[in-house]
Amino acid sequence: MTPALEALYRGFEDELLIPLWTEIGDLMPAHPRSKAAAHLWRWQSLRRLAEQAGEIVPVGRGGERRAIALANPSLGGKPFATPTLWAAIQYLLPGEDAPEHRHTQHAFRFVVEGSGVWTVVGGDAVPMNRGDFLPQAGWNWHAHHNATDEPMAWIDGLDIPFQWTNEAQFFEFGRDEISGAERITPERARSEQLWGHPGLRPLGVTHSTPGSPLLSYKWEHTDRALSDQLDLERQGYAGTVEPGHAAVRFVDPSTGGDVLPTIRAEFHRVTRGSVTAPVRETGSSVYQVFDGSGRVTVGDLTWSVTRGDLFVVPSWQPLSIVSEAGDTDSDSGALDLFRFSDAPIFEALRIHRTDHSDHTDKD
Ligand code: 1HN
Repeated sequence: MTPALEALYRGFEDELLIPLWTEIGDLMPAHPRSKAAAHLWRWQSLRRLAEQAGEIVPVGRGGERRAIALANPSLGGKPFATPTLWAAIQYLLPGEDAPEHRHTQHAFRFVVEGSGVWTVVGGDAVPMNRGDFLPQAGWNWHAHHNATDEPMAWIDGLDIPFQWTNEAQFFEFGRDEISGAERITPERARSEQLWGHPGLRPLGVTHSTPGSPLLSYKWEHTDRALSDQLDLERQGYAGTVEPGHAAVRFVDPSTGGDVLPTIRAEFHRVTRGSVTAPVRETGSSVYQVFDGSGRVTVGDLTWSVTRGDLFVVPSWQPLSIVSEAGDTDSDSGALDLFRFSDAPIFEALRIHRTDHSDHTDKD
């Protein structure tokens, strides 16, 4: 470095300036190189620690939720699963209340085991059972209650990292006690009575707030949709994504689009012995194994996975899935995976890209 160049760079530094020519490789890579790592969290460990938290840490105003978040090892110690998505296990003991509040962050719950908790969203009590998916768009009041005599765990997904990075968050506490009609253990939510009938839109109500008006997508429907696709495939009709791979997206029945403005949610079933072709996409996803077992490859990493395990697929890292029997198998013979991603953000901004070509030899 010449003295003249050194002086130039000192001048830049003094004035808080950075020239493009020293940074361009990082600012404009040929393709996304995610800061986030592909990583797997074992449900057994999450579950054990959540139970431990249940014995020691109360739920109440202030902390709000007994939620324990996945912290991607490459995202600086923040409770961020990916650069845009939060994922956590939440644990509620018999009789416990998670107090009412609202926030601009869009959220959902997905239940991998247990039942008996209901969540009250905007005054509508919604039951939660294994396999149910419950979206809850930002700024809705919500609280949870465990009305049984068993503890219950589920996962929460939110766009917290996205709103944190972009500085759009608002938060408000709600009522300290919930009573009356909102405290009953519901059979079905009002939102299901209105919006939960396939292909039928109620004419007596309007829906203009963001996010799906249907607050619970019940497992029986998801399961049936997937097994029907595979039935049709066996009979030689189209309907699956690829051989042995059925999939559905949870959609807003009022629009047909994604259930939440920032979060896409899907369910995938890969039959025993089937292998999915590698796919890479811009944006990041979190998967949870709902049932079955198999091997999952993300970029250079391969893990054996089983019920409840959660893993992250960072932007532009290829994912492929093998469905095969595991050590502790007692399942239906397919690998069932719940997936959520930030795809609606990328699609809205027209920067979503998917690549199905075989790129195993490329970086
Ligand atoms: C929240 O309200 C829930 O309602 C879960 O269950 C996780 C993480 C941060 C902030 C609010 C819930 C949350 C959260």
